[in-house]
Amino acid sequence: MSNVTVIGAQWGDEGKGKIVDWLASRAEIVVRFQGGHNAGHTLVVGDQTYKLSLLPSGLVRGKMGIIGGGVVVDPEALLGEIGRVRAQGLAVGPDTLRVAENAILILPVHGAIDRAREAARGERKIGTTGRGIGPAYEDKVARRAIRFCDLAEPETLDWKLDEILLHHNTLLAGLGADTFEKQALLDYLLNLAPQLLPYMDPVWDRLDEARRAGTRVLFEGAQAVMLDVDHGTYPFVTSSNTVAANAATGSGIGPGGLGFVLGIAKAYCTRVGAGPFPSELFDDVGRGIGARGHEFGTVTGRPRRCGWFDAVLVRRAVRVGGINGLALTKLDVLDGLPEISLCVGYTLDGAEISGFPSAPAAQARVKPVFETMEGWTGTTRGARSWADLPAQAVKYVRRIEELVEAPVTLLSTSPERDDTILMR
Ligand code: 2SA
Ligand code: MG
Repeated sequence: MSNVTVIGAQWGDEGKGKIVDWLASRAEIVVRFQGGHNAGHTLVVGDQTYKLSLLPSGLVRGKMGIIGGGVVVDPEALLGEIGRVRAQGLAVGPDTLRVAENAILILPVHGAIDRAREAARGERKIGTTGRGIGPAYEDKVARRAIRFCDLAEPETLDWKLDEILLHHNTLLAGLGADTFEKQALLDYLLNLAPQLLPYMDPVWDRLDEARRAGTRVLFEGAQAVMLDVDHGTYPFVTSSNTVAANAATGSGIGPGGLGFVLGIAKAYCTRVGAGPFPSELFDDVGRGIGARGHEFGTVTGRPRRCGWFDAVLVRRAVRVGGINGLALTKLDVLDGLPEISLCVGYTLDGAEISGFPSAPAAQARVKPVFETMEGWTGTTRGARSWADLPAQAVKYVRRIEELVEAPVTLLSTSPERDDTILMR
């Protein structure tokens, strides 16, 4: 097996954590390349449940974890999470975790801006996680962000904080929110620096060494293609590129190093936060799926909106995301439903359309075209081979493969790592 890059093929929460965990046993290094502590990956190992936001999932299996330069790192969140997993018995330290020198820091001011802006948007809010992700990426592109390496240079922190506060305090004041004091932020960073700097690393160099040595690397995406800042349902997206291509940029290897791109998709569909969701269910079937699938955000605890599998959007995710094969998760949540629908097309204002439109008002008006199949009576939960699945469940998976034009390479049948079927 070569390197593997894992990305979400829907709107996030597809069960990437479990699949990454399964794959991590076959890799030596696990790399996060985008997003920050807006991600939430749940891993169940025996009787322990790990909830990770910023740490690469492979750490749970004793693998080397790398946080790439494409990640936005909240220093307190990072140290807090390290503390929590250590308390659960994991040995995480500078020998097992490396953070890119060029990773962007999320400061308290970013969270404040994120939340103040969302409040000001009212009905038009995006439903962000309020973690300062967007404002931190904005500072990166605006060339004023504080990077991990700056923690070693108090003089750099000093002038960058001037620039950051010139910008953000003006905005905060305009939004009627509290502004920030430079000295307090400087003290905050200088105080955390000694705990953070031991993790700093030229990770691109380490990955290049791994490539030369033939060491297997797993790239762990957060969020999903439909939340990609370029290819998602803009503006209801996150502020990073979630497609596989960004695993190269966000970690510092060439695109040839990404290996097999595995897209993760749930056997149905969920979305947390605002934005278009054509196959959304507003009835008891949707509520039942949410309850059986425990559809609440790992990070914020928000209930997730639930709907049928949208084959048109996943087909698009396959194409723009560079997905070679899919891992289909949570099939067992559909167990016992008399009928299961798949979204196979759309109409806009009564007329059939070939794809999903790009502009937001049109996206919001799109209606789904469903194809309905018979459900299955047996259970798929915990199945460990193709032969254990009810015939109708096999039919459903095959139909998804046809519609999204990609093979289902893995099937996950429970949160337990070993309840995973390798299809080919
Ligand atoms: P942000 O905070 O700027 O990235 O939010 C922008 C949009 O991206 C969505 N988003 C997510 N959607 C699903 N899962 C995410 N992570 C957590 C999880 C979510 C949680 O894995 O459970 O705990 O609520 C995630 N992160 C960002 C977000 O909902 C906005 O639509
Ligand atoms: Mg999640």
